[in-house]
Amino acid sequence: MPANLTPEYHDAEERFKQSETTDEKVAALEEMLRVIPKHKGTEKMQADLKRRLSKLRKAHQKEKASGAQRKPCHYIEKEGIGRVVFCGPPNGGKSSFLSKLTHAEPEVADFPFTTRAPLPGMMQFEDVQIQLVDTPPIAPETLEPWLLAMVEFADIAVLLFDVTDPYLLDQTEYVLARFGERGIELSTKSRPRVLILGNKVDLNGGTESFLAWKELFEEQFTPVPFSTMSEEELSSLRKKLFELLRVVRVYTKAPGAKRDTGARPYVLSQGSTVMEGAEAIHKDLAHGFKYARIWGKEKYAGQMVEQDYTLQDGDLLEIHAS
Ligand SMILES: Nc1nc2c(ncn2[C@@H]2O[C@H](COP(=O)(O)OP(=O)(O)OP(=O)(O)O)[C@@H](O)[C@H]2O)c(=O)[nH]1
Ligand SMILES: [Mg+2]
Repeated sequence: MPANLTPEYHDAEERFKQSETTDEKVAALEEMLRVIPKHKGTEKMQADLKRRLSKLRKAHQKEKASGAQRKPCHYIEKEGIGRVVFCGPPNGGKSSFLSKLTHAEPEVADFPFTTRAPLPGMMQFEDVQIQLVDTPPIAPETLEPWLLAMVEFADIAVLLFDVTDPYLLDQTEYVLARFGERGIELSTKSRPRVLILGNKVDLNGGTESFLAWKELFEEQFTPVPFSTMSEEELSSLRKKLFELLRVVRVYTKAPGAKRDTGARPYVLSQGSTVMEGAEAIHKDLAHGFKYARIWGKEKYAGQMVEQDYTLQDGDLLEIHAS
């Protein structure tokens, strides 16, 4: 039976080939396994992917335990519930973002090419943390291949432009060409999800420049006007980034016990079922699963649900198992 592999699968396979670290390889293989069409014709391939994944995960554990993984100097360990990479032409405001949304202290300066190495910071959103990474500019003078690989492996890339920059059009075309070569789509529906911000609209003439730029490139992407000077916009960006990660936070309690209000949530992909939640908590709960009760937005007051119920963000889950 033919495998009929999808473009999504080939993209993930390409990412696997391009990956430099075990971490990146594991992420790419997981993605290949997630998107591979599930039918008889791919059973062998699925088994092979699982075997490779398990081998790599073991190697990764070993490397971690011994600290032996050879990491390139730009390598940054993933932390939190997802990674957002800030990227774009020089002077767009990437480092300003990192300094406003996290406790990191990148150098911010009113001239281009200030940032020379990637720098991470953790952004708090309610009770979870999201990793933000500031990067050096995407420009002919400085672009290194690892930067685009980092963008490709991120969950979200925030692509930032200074709409008042006299070289805005050249910069946009340069970035579009580099992204195009790597097959990175400019959409919040792609993977990675790409959010494009036209920054510095607070400056004189900023809004007019933004609108002219938007019109010029409207067939290729949909930018959002922004200013890192606006607390309100920064706060809505935090929420937007969380939403773009497309995850749900699920809280748990044991039958008969009170909810521990300080407990951290389990974070699962949107669309996860109660059974997937049970597996994430403990395999015994999944094996002996009988039913669950939910307190949340769609189900109230401990309503009983079956294992295939789709979890919602904020659900409190009580699993009854034998
Ligand atoms: N008016 C205004 N200025 C901004 C805004 N965001 C950043 N800036 C200023 O723009 C300049 C460049 O900001 P950075 O955050 O260093 O820019 P960058 O993209 O990290 O620059 P490189 O590291 O050189 O690529 C600084 O003077 C910031 O204060 C904004 O929304 N409005
Ligand atoms: Mg910078």
